[in-house]
Amino acid sequence: VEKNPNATLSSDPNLASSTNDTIIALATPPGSGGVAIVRISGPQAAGLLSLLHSRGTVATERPRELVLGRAGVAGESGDALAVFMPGPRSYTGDDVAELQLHAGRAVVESVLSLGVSLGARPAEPGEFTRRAYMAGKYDLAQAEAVADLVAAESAAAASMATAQLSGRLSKRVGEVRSRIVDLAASLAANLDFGEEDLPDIDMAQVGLEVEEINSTLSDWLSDAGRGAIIREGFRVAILGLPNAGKSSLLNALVGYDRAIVTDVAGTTRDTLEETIQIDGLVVRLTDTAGITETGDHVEQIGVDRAQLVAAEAALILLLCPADQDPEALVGSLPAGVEVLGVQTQVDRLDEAVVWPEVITSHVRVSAHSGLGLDDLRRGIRRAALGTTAVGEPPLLSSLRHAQAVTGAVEQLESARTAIAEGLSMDIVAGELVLAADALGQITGDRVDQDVVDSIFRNFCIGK
Ligand SMILES: Nc1nc2c(ncn2[C@@H]2O[C@H](COP(=O)(O)OP(=O)(O)OP(=O)(O)O)[C@@H](O)[C@H]2O)c(=O)[nH]1
Ligand SMILES: [Mg+2]
Repeated sequence: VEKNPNATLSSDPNLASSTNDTIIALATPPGSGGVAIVRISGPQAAGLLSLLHSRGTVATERPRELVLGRAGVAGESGDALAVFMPGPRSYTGDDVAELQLHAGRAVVESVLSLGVSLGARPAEPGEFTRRAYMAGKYDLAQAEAVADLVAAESAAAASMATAQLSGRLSKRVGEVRSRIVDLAASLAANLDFGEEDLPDIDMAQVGLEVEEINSTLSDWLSDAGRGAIIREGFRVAILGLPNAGKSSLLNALVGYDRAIVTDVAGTTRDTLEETIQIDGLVVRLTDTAGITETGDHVEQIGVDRAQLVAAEAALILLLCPADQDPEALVGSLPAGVEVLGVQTQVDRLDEAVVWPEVITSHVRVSAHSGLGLDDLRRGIRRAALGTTAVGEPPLLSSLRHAQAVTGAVEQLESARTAIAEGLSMDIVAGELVLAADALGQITGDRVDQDVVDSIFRNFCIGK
């Protein structure tokens, strides 16, 4: 394969499937720090290690052992540890070499460019994991889990990714898929030998089994929303009239004075996002400008932004102290977003707010005294995940998985309709095969190349 440092994985099909070239990248975050790890994978890994490290040859002779030496042609990049992991027992399945360097920009840059000048190619985002996928170390769902684990911000997100990485989803998908394939195969066998030895198939029975599989998949789908919330976080918009205490509440929840608070109505202009965790759930809170009719151009932009944030949120906290009227805000709420009424400043004004009927759940809080904040946290958590404990992580964690399962459910529905209408067995078998293919998208058993490309594009370089 011709080496082309500008090639992208998607534009050059040879690169996607070839491990003939050797790739190099920084595997740790860029910038200065304690240690930087440069990772090399491919047939030249051993050769490069011996050129990049004073004792690289020793390292290649002692696989998986850290060897101390100096990096650079003449040791100019300082002390470094070298380790060599011969394929196929390596992360990528190829020979892999890693250098642990002093993490300075200049050190890292010089080792990387030396590696490239000696014949390695800068790795694309996710290319190491892609090679692991190509080598059959991971299926597609597991490779995605690597990226999820790297991005996980909460214990719940990490545990979902870990479960997926260990093959939990792949295994369940495989089981369901082989049930479908077996069913299709039995129909096909009956087609071929129908009149002779095999007993006639009871199509009603087939229909029942299809229904059973479909209900399993539907259960997965009903839990997929929870998976997405755990993986990506739960979006909560803080809305209210000016001076309702929105910024004060944000500050109380994040635990420090993040937003400016004054008694001037219209203090907050821009939207302001902060992330908190509630029982291992990542919650993305956005403070907004108070909703008001205003002649002030800047304030008006703030109000417009508040409306946008509200429309994109999964939950709106509608804030209202007893001396304001929540009715004034109900008209401006976006349709279809859940709303939790939050009576604020109850230390100052404790007369109960009369909530409009559409707002069915409410809590009472004081940002100053902390009263009711736990109720509010519980309310947010309930809106995100229902009353269940985070517990067993959901099986489906991404839109891609949910789409594949939805596709399978649709094909299984078609198969059932075909059975109900008494259509021929080959038509039913065809629908079943399509359902199995749809599920195979999750693990990559049946997958379009561009899907693979888009998955690995979202990785960081060096992973
Ligand atoms: N007593 C009491 N006062 C509060 C409480 N929360 C907010 N306030 C006061 O109410 C005023 C407005 O608070 P902010 O948090 O700035 O209100 P806001 O909704 O962000 O206001 P805008 O950004 O102008 O829309 C400030 O003087 C706060 O000190 C509370 O829980 N108790
Ligand atoms: Mg404010």
